[in-house]
Amino acid sequence: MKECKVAIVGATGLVGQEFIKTLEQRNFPMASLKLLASERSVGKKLLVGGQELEVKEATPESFPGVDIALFSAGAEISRHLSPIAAKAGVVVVDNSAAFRMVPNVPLVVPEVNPEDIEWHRGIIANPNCSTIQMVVVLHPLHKANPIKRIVVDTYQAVSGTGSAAVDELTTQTRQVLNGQNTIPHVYPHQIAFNVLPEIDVFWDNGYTREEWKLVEETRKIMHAADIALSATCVRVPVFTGHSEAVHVEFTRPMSPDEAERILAEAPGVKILDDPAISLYPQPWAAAGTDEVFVGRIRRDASHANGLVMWIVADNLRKGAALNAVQIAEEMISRDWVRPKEARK
Ligand code: 3JN
Repeated sequence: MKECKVAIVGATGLVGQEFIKTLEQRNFPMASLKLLASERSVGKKLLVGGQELEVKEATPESFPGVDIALFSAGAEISRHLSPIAAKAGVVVVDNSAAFRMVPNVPLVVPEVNPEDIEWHRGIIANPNCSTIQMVVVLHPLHKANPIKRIVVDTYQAVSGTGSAAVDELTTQTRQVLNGQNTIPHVYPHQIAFNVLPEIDVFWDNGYTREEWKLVEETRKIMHAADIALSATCVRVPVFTGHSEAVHVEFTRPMSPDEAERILAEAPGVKILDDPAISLYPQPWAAAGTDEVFVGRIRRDASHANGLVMWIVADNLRKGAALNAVQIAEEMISRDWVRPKEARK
């Protein structure tokens, strides 16, 4: 397939708009583009390649004739429309959690497990943003020296929640600086000048669903069911860019130098690590870029086989839209757009 007919479901959301930007910037081989969203957004016009394109309602009838559909409209819409689209012969790359842990749905980070795309049956899941940036860095290290345990604490930007949260941080920041009271709407507490150790819903085991996504998705993507993993996910008053403090225990000792040598060759990774000049990844600088940045690589003072590092990426790009577009590019270049049984 040379050029694809593409649809974006959830085109008006933050990730939807990033899909458009990413397709344009990467010169994605598109024969046509359909912008789809909920009824609320019908009639809105978005700029694509310098031209206005009208948003249409995403319905079960939207999909015949489409080759690849990029979904980011929430798990409920994905659960409803993705199987219908797949049945119409479309390959769905879904950015929600709806299908990530379904055994016959590949969960893919192209730098880590591109070969899993091959066995798709019409739906491919895009992982959670915090998972993607972590496995891009940890997988090459794991191949050299198998990882036994990971402890990760995240510092997640408000854009991960959506545009209402971006507006809430803006409004509250202004209110605090003007000495006014804030009223939280999106989050349970004020997010401006604060940090909240709560992302997604709490579960009975004391973890949140976001924390559990990191655990399960990492094991599935890395094909490493035995890795022990514990996460604390924290929302911070940052607009774009998720950061992570990651503590890793390997099978054997690994020096920071060896890790840097491996990561210098790793696809999608950029090392920023020079404490002498305060060089380390920062979300502010990562915003708008495609790489996963890693720095502060050091021995874990609490474990002979351990390393500690700091990983940062743009949550809307590599954490969402870019990863999905890379999956689509990989499908096209390997001629895996149609499901396996439909290929000769
Ligand atoms: O909060 C973040 O930084 C990432 C949010 C992800 C998210 C938010 C609501 C629903 C997801 C996700 O992608 O895992 C979902 C979901 O699809 O369940």
